[in-house]
Amino acid sequence: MIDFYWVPTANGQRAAILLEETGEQYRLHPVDLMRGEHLAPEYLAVNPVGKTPTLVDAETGVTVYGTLAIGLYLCDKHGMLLGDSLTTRAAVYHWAGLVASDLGPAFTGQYIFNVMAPERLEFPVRYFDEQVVRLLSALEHRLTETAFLAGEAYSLADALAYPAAATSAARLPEGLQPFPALQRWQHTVAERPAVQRAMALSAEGVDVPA
Ligand SMILES: N[C@@H](CCC(=O)N[C@@H](CS)C(=O)NCC(=O)O)C(=O)O
Repeated sequence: MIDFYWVPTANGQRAAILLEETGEQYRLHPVDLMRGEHLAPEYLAVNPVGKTPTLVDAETGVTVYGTLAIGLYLCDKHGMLLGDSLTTRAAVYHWAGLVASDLGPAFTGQYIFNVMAPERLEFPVRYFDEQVVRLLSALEHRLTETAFLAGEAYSLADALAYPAAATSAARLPEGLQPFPALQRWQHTVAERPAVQRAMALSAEGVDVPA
């Protein structure tokens, strides 16, 4: 059994998709960021970083924080979604890394300066808007060549990228309209039962940044 500390933001959805794809049994522990629960001693005892998502796996005794680490851990544990050759795995790492290290943080910056900032600061707003478009364009270009990000098979990279398209990009004025290959890919990934179960999870009583 896995204890899963989360909030249903794009990052929480990424980890939830991987839990569902790998068929793990898990218990949800919503963490209310708006009320500062991520910085409360109870949560810091689980993850001193004070951020979500985090999982604690009773079967192996490990605690793992962050979408990429959680995804790699679960896929490694179950021997799936990482590819069966060195070159395929390199493509999975490449696109999973781009999503976790570049696209996710770009959307976070875009959210902070467009939605959370008490005053509008033109430079960071423009900077993060441009970053998001540039990175989505890289995914778009890739998906005009291959069915999925790492090639012809669904992988960890797609599981991590899906919430960027389904949740984060919904905040953009035109959504995914300028990215037809991404839209095609999004519809395909959305049909996966594991993705549907993960995206339907809700954190009752918890305010979600939107
Ligand atoms: N690199 C981390 C980022 C995690 C992250 O930013 N989590 C947010 C929720 S989506 C959080 O806990 N924010 C609280 C804070 O930064 O204080 C990942 O990929 O999961």
